[in-house]
Amino acid sequence: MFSSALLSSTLTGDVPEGFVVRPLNIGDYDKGFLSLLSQLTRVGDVTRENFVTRFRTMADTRPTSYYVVVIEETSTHQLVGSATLVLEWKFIHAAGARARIEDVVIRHDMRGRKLGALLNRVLVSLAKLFGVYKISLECKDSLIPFYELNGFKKDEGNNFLVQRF
Ligand code: 16G
Repeated sequence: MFSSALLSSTLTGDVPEGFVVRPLNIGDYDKGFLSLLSQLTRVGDVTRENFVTRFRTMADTRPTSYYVVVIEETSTHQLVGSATLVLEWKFIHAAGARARIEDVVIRHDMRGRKLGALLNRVLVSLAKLFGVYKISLECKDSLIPFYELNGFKKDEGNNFLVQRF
């Protein structure tokens, strides 16, 4: 989806043995990507063709605006974690960009190994590398302590509002 050279060992920091951190690729349809996402929310019917089309839409943005980073377990070749950094281009802040962290999920049986903190670190480092002026995310109440431990805080006076369809 994007150049793996961006995910240098300097940027990722220590990755636990037996796991690899890398960009999502098209072959990940067969490595449990959608079933992993279904542990976050409803995925619905996404055929291989739907997946490839959506993958290309994201990968072809210019400047590249979607960075889906996954963790693969090397022994099983299955994905055990995924998180997405999205860049949003602005006129404000000197025609700057903000970043959003989206769709963070760690496979149930892999939780408690600090893989979520690893993905968070990688995405924040990438966002800093791109020079964004802020990075934000939405999460369930129960995950606020996790994100606070990982550098986020509530943006007092700024609320998240939604319309669902
Ligand atoms: C969480 C996710 C968000 C995801 C949403 C899906 C993080 C930090 N936040 O809010 O990215 O899109 O759940 O839930 O991963 P929904 O299907 O109810 O929108």
